[in-house]
Amino acid sequence: MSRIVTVGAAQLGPVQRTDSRADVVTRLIALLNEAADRGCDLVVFPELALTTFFPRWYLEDISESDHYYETEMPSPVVRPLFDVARERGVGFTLGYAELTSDGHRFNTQVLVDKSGAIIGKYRKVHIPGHASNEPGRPFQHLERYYFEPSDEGFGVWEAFGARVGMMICNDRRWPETYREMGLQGVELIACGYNTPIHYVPDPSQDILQGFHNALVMQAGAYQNGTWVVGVAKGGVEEGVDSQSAIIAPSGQIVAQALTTDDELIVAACDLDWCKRYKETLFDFDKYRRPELYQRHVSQRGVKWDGNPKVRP
Ligand code: CDT
Repeated sequence: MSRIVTVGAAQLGPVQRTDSRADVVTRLIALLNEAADRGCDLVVFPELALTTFFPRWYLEDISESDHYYETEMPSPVVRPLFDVARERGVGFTLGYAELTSDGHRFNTQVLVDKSGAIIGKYRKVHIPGHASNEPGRPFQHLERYYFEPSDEGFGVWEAFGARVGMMICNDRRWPETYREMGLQGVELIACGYNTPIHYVPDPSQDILQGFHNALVMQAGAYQNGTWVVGVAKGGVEEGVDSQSAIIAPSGQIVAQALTTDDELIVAACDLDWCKRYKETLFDFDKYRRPELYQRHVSQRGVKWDGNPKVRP
């Protein structure tokens, strides 16, 4: 028997600094309606979907950036998206900048069910880039100035008949992210991202950006027997982003965006496909050796203790 969740990856084209929240919400609703027409149960939107990727710009007084953050979800301007979800019976995940009532700033993604209710919230764990103004750089990536890393870890929710996990952008490059969710039996991971093309260490190798994007998500899906839905904010927002893809537990890409603009791609994801990997090759219970993985949890940087002793 198959357990099918039909998922839409709702890629956004660029959101410029001059675009209003209402403009963006109109675009999100158009994608959500298209997803409902195409039979989707769940739609995944990108990281920081409601605004431009503002960590590109330094603002000396951080409170000047407050207008990029949401202090409530849904706010009145975002509420129509939740209403359409309820009316059309389709859930979604949405990435946004969160400013809490006690002044904490997180890069956040919520999971919303088919009744338009928030049933899960994830705050980004791996915050890349730098924390201080470095105007000498051709492009700044000030995520560590604008967001604090979450200490809450990686949750997995029972929703849409699946075990659903969430991660945000840079999280997808870390095998620990997938494994933390894999160990909770995750079957579908929703991931939004904004990846400036100029992030690649050697700019002459920009071509590798798309390769790395697919590489990490395909490996994470395969090694944990899970679907991964990776959704970009693409197009030229001072850079060109990776494209979106839906990846099967085999590691194969089953749907891929063709543009870098607003575009919906859809796949019927059979959750029972996860079982083939989780119960054979990657039967964690049977084959994992956690007693030999202590460095993973006790050590951050690289440490070498010298050559291991040669056994007789
Ligand atoms: N948004 C985000 O996490 N972007 C990063 C680029 C980091 S470049 C310093 C990514 O891993 O795609």
